[in-house]
Amino acid sequence: MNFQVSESLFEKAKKLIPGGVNSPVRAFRAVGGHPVFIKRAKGAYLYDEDGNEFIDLINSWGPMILGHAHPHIEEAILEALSSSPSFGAPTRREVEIAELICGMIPSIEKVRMVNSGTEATMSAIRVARGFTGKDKFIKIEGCYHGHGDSFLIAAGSGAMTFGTPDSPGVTAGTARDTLIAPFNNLQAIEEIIETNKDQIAAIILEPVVGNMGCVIPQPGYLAGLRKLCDQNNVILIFDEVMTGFRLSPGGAQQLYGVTPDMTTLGKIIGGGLPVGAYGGKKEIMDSVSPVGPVYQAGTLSGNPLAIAAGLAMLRLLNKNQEIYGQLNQQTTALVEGIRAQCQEKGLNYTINHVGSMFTLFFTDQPVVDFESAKTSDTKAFASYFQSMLRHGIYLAPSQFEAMFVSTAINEPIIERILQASKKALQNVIVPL
Ligand code: HOZ
Repeated sequence: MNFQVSESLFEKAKKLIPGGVNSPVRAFRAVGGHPVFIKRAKGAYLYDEDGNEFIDLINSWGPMILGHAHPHIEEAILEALSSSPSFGAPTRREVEIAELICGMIPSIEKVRMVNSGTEATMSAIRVARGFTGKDKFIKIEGCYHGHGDSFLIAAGSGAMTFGTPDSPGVTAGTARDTLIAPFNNLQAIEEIIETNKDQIAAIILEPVVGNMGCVIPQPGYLAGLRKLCDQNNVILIFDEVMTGFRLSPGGAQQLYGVTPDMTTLGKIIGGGLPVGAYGGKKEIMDSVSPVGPVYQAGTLSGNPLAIAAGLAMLRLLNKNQEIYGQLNQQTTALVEGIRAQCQEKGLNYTINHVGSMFTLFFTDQPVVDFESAKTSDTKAFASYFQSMLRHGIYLAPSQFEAMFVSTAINEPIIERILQASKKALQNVIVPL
């Protein structure tokens, strides 16, 4: 495979853009080499500037759940475009998408559209604080909620990849109000609540974590959080930016049967365009301006193009709910194939898998939280990643990210991925 054009673009990009990229994980620093510059994509495939073809297992970190350049979504964007891409005024589609979101995720009684997952989580925390009159909140170690100041403490995703889970630039005052607990550990939450009596506005977490790799809630964990929040007057916020409309039509909350007070959404609800949303109980959401005093606004919020794309995506998902079973089956076939290969090679590995999200960790331990995720051999992952790339499979370029499967990944494509994986695992050595 030739990567000449990508390499020269990256050299130029580094002079103009910090690290040559507009989001750190894309720089491939965790896996070495140069990032691949993508030109176009269709269905299951990405095509780079050098003309290489890759099977895509990131799918824009989630939203391309129906594969790339889906004709219905394209059509919706083009139709909206011909009526002007922005008004800064209310539109019919915003009412329609709000109705659809509230219908598919019943814990959301009212919803506010924003422009990214980061905006959604920043706003949700502000609302939780405004509504409860309390300042502190609990964040789970290794969960990533975008790059808002108060979330860049023990953060996952790129912050974990680059070893900077606590970012410089976040003031000590901000950091003081963010209390950290490990994932899957109810006792830690109880202790924090006890030592900060009546000071905690909210607990925010990814109900299935996608940002320290895929990490799954243990039985009773989410229900236990719900109970603790009820007992202590704390708002439970599920960050479903990755899991919303991906793990089931109603997200992780539907899958696990636990109802949060607030939910943050992103990615899928823009059908690939930049959108986020936060919502929840009516009484909480009515504290948002102009009904209530908590201020949050945005000219591009509810942008016609983004909402048209999101609406088309959500309508497709709502109408074709059988795709969730199919996605689970496809991903299971892929995961079980990789598992068999790891076993055959006698590797130390753990695969975490829910629905159409999964991560292969190169570790001998179960991965249940930040500490156990960090036991992974990142060099082994880098070697696997590079080999997969050269065999035409595009994985997330870090051990601490999830893979996202789309409906376009059919049986023959799974077979191709497994053939590549078998070769890639030949060179992976994870010492016992
Ligand atoms: N932080 C994102 C996923 N965990 C990656 C964003 C990107 O590079 O697009």
